[in-house]
Amino acid sequence: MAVTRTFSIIKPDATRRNLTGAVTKTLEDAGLRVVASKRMQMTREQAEGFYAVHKDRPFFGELCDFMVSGPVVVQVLEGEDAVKRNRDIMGATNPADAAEGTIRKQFAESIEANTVHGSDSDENAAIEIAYFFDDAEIVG
Ligand code: IDP
Ligand code: MG
Repeated sequence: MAVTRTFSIIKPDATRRNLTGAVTKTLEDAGLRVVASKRMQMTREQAEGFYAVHKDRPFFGELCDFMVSGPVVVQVLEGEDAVKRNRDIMGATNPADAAEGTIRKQFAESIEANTVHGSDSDENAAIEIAYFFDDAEIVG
């Protein structure tokens, strides 16, 4: 299995509750390495662009409101089969459906305020990484 990269966001529900370290530790314990990380306040434009794939979903407006409701931590994660490894440790979108030990089971507040984002394919990982990071910010 190849070493690949994925894109992660620690969402505002988690930064608000001071869970940046706890979430990151869970990612690291799952075998992922944080090779880039920055805490930032997303603009509404950035949130709408990032979630453009969901723009016709009924929750789009509220999702964008939530993503700009406080700081986020955007990260590039590296590891063996990083996209799947991260999706596995994140757990199901709805924390009510998430497996024991996953980030969303441990920490998520609701289907919307669900603590983390993770890319769903290698192609989207590359697009999402480039949306928030310059190459020079990814330092291994
Ligand atoms: P994912 O984050 O598990 O990949 P997606 O279906 O891509 O889930 O949805 C993106 C984000 O939109 C979710 O992480 C969650 O914050 C929010 N979301 C998804 N479904 C709902 C919903 O039914 N109500 C409110 N928010 C939702
Ligand atoms: Mg998704």
